[in-house]
Amino acid sequence: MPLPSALREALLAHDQLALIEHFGRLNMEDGNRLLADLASLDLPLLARAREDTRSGTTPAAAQIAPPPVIVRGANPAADREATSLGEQALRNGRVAAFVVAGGQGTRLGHPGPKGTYPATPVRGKPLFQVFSEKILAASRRYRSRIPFLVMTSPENHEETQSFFAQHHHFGLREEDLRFFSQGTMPAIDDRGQLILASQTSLFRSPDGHGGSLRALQASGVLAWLEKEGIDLISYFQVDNPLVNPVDPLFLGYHEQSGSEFSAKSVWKRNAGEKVGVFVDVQGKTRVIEYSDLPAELREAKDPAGRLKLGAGSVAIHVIGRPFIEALTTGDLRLPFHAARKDIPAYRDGASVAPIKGTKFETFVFDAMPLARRTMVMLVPREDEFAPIKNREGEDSPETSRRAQADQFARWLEAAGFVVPRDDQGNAPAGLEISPLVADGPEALRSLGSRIGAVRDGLCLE
Ligand code: UD2
Repeated sequence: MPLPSALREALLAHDQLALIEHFGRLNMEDGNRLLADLASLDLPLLARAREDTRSGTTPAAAQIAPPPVIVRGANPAADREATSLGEQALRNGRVAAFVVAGGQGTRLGHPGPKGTYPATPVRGKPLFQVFSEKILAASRRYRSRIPFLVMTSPENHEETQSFFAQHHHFGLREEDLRFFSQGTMPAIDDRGQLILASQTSLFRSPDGHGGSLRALQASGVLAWLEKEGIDLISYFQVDNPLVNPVDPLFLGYHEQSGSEFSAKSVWKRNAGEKVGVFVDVQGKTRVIEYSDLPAELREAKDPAGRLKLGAGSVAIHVIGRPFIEALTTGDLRLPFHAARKDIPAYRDGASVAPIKGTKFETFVFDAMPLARRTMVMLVPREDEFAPIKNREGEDSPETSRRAQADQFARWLEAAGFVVPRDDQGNAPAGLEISPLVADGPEALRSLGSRIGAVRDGLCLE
């Protein structure tokens, strides 16, 4: 079937000859289907993505220095003041929690959205339940409404929504939940040609967590937040059950410092840990992803033997709603990064073996240098970061469950309970405290006799 001339011109202008040829081989019906699929193809955006990834965004080594950070616990009086500011914001209903959950559990061998992965040490509660219960507990504590925004991807949107519905939204009110899908980007092969997923559609993949800002705006959620008087968005990733989805201390320092984009950091456990690092480049704080950090900077130590650039990014942020509005409706934009991947492809009427191709993504932390003010807060890893990423070894379900149980053990001890520990000082691996029962030692103290003796398998619901 003949291609409409405007589309043909556009494809020619972007050197997409393979697609033009493919189109020529289609009958009317398939041609119309492909046309419908191409309606959302943004060729200038693709060209910009390719240009971004050609020019690169990593600053020169000589410009890179450690950034200023606030260290949690270094100044208890300042921490108290910030906490009370953050609590005020929560009480006034100015905060929404936001999880980016576009990813699948593929790396873990888990079918379905990653948020459905069983994460806790005793009950095996799914990640989505952990976050929902923490948010519900906070909304009870502050007697306020805390909406939970869940960004999905086209691949897992339906399944995510029905998972929440099946579980009665884990106790949250349905009207306080907002599900919306992120956008996608087409991919190209090594000759720069668009890749087909089928006879009548292009291959597309999620546009990265940077797409979350656009998706907030495009879905109407940003406008809804404004109407509800919510201006603080507490952002986190789906893989970390230790996260505090709405941390008053962090919210408070964000407010106090006049920040538009704030970030939590943990000190890297070694130079090779696969997290981005916070750096200062000409007075602006930003993140350089681990894969983009030159080896000499990654390994560099200060005279005391500490990593020079050790403030690792754990992808927990507070982002001001007006900043997102300005970013998504104005000229500012996030740069694309390229990821070379094996892509299931379709050629000449049949699926073929995966081919090497390039996917394009934006990263949310690239919004940092675009903000007028930012803030980075360094926190202890054991309290805030135990992600589930790999099947085994570091950052696995086992290490995460261990970190959760250890945190519960520390809370119990701080509340005056005796926790049995083995010769190496390890607490039992089977300890669990529901977020609806306690969010720290203070709440545990009042439970007293209900807890009794702490033993392996203890689960406080
Ligand atoms: C990310 C960070 C890394 C560090 C680490 C902490 C990047 C590039 N790297 O590494 O610096 O902070 O996290 O755990 O961010 N997601 C979507 N849509 C997408 C892509 C990702 O929702 O299109 C979500 C995904 O569901 C997950 C999160 O973003 O919650 C992180 O994605 P990842 O697992 O690809 O990032 P990772 O672990 O390589």
